[in-house]
Amino acid sequence: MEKKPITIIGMPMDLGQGRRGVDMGPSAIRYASAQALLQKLGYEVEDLGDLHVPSPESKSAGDPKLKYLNEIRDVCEKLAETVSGVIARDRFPLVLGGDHSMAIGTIAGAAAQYENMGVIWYDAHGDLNTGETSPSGNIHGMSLAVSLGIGHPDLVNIGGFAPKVRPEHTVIIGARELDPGERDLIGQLGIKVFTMHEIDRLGMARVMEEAIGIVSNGTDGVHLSLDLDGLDPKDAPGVGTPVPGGVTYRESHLAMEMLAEAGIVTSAEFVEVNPILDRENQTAKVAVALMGSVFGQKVL
Ligand code: 5AB
Ligand code: MN
Ligand code: MN
Ligand code: MN
Repeated sequence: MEKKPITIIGMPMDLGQGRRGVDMGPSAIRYASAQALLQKLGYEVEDLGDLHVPSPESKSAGDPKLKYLNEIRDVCEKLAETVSGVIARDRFPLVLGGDHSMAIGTIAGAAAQYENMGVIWYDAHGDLNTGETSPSGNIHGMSLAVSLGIGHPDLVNIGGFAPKVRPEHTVIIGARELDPGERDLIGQLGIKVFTMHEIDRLGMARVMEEAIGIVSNGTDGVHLSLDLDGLDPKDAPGVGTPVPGGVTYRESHLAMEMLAEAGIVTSAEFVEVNPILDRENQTAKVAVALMGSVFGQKVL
């Protein structure tokens, strides 16, 4: 596999959800030696540091149905520009989060460079709410919908074009908690969702074979958006919205290894790591271990 140089971008985003601490995610992931591991695997790695994200205390949440909409729009615009610029320099953007609202920016930036991009959304949740269907008003639960062109125009039109990705090139893996509006949207759009039921029934190997087929069919790039809450809380306790009964550590490694073998991933983000809710940085360490597998680490 070609070893494209990697650019790390930190996104200390915590405007998209209700529990403080996820803004420290990028720092925790760096502390778990992400850069050293990637270098050991033979990659050239640069780290651009963190983008600026205003702290929620310094702002007003505004519309309770779309909390911190203006601030999230502005920082996602900036992230999109940064990610697009990294790809234009023929490098692989690896974005560290931060709450999942940041995916709006990461995906906008990657989609500016890859015309027909596939997306793998590894998550306990669908993140397919809109201001109308969201039970919380938290934008981290809306970022996949926005990327598909559904939601508030200020978010949908980030980067100056929409949609960023198409439902037929999108798969969700690990879902086990969906809101009613999200279920409706999945039905309407025909998005392929591998819930925990399919993972239990088919096994992760088969799920990944199918998922890889879908995201690489007719696409010129694939973005991996990995929400650590996709994993079981026993393996990744440091997340803001844990849901029991998740994907195991081993299954997640297999999934990442199969992505590496397929050689299709062109950008990635590891999100929702919250060190304040974590135990001894376990969740950041898991994120880094999975990163190793995505970038081709093998036992033998
Ligand atoms: B995460 C919930 N569906 O919209 C909502 O962690 C949770 O990025 C969203 O996947 C979880 O508030 C968002 C109840
Ligand atoms: Mn989630
Ligand atoms: Mn998520
Ligand atoms: Mn969460």
